[in-house]
Amino acid sequence: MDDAARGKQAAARAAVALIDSGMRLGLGTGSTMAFVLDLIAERRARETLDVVGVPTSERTRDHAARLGIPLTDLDHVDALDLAIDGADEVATGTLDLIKGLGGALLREKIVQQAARRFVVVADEGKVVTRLGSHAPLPVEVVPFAHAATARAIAALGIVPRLRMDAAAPYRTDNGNVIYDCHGIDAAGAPAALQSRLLAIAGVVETGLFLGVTERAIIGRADGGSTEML
Ligand code: ABF
Repeated sequence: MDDAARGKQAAARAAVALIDSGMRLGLGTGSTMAFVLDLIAERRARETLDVVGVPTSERTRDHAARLGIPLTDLDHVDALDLAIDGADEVATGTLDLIKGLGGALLREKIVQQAARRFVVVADEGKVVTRLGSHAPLPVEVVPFAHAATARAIAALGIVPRLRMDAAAPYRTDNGNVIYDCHGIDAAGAPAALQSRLLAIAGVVETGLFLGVTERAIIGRADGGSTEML
């Protein structure tokens, strides 16, 4: 296991300790969340941990189902007690996030919105002082006329690149495409950019998660973790 993986596992361990029996959970996507799922299954093998999860992707649904974690969806529960998810960037101070390099940003945001508490798990490499420093901003776009939507996005002064999967455009679990947008660190305040992006017809959602993180658990390679509140 490399340093980043050890950090992800450490963050996952601290997040799983926040789970109580009876909770309805939002289950995010990504390699850090894979550790969370494994550790939930480990706890369920050792103790009574009566939880039910709402997965944010088909990948997470498959992984959780293989581990025997009970699953439901938001048509069957009205609210979640706690959602845990990974991130691509975590801004110090605000705990604002870029998410979506894993492609699941729309379902992740719907699940986050339904949760009373939203906790982020990440390794140290994800912490930034300014969003967009390392990661592009993923923007989910409907396939119809997506190049025209991309031109409208580019008019905001950022650089959208269509995400590809081999020779074809990448498709999300919702059948949409993703434009990874570069240069957002120079495009002004994230909240203003979010409003401008969401005002473009054809844009479904962005990977900006602003003002919603209760705490970010940042795992270190030495197996410890730090909470950013
Ligand atoms: C999801 O998975 C995302 O929103 C983010 O794109 C990614 C983080 O993945 P990892 O934990 O593998 O770095 O949480």
